[in-house]
Amino acid sequence: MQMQLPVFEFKNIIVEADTNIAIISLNRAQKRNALNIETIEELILFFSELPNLGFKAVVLRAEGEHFSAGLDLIEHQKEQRSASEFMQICLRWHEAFNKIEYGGIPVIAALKGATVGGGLELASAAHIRVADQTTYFALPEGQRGLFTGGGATIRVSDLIGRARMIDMMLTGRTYKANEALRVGLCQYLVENNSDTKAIKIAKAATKIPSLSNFAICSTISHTRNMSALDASYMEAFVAGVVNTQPEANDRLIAFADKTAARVRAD
Ligand code: 1HE
Repeated sequence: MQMQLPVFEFKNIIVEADTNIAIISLNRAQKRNALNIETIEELILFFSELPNLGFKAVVLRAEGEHFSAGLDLIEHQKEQRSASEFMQICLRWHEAFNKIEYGGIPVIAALKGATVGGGLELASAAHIRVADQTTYFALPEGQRGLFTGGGATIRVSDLIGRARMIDMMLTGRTYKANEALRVGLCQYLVENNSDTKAIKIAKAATKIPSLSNFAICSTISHTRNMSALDASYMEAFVAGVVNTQPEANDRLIAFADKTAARVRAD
């Protein structure tokens, strides 16, 4: 079913509907999709509204050749922010990215070109990252005399481990293609267009019951913040709700009837 979008007055992102998938595009290609504070606020607005819109999945992509060049360095320099002002900016970034990661709706990032600094922080808040052959990952904060402020210390270190993250920051090392895939910066690497693959993954995710998606796209992240004992309690609790939902029952009847698909190697 084609979902309807409300009128958003966004300047830095484009929101479109593809049936029941929302497609969000970073729209500052002329600035290599650098993340100014206005973009962050627009992401917060969109992802706050998302649960009310009925979309089953989101593709997060970018206009132009680069996914994102990270923090808007020009804005940051011009603003001459105080430490406490920039701490507040970081809290807004966390608000945006936490809404993505913990929102319970699958978000698939379609990456290309520079996915660096805050751009990598944004990408790492998505549930699945698809890279193409042009995509490269870096954390140039150290070289700029900066530090990560959009959650990389949590999410990027979670993806690739602390040692690799520290290496990226100390040496300016970039990762691309198969090496990026191998270390876990992306889950998919495609020959051509990452948008096409991301939409395909998003469409597949829409076939999963919303309650299951909610658990997959929030519980796993939440349990990271808990002790093993609390995480296993939480898992049991969520499974109690999800695994007894009517949609699970219907699917299990189909399995017993031998009408449901089997899990095959390919
Ligand atoms: C920007 C930004 C930006 C480009 N902020 N304006 N991130 C970085 O250190 C990466 C900085 N950017 C680059 O290294 C390069 O721009 C790219 C490799 C991404 C692309 O290169 P190129 O040759 O295609 O473009 P360009 O000529 O460098 O830039 C084109 C325009 O985009 C230019 O503006 P113009 O008005 O002069 O045309 C650039 O100024 C602008 N631009 N990147 C602002 N990042 C919460 S803390 C997070 C901390 C970080 O993210 S640190 C990492 C910052």
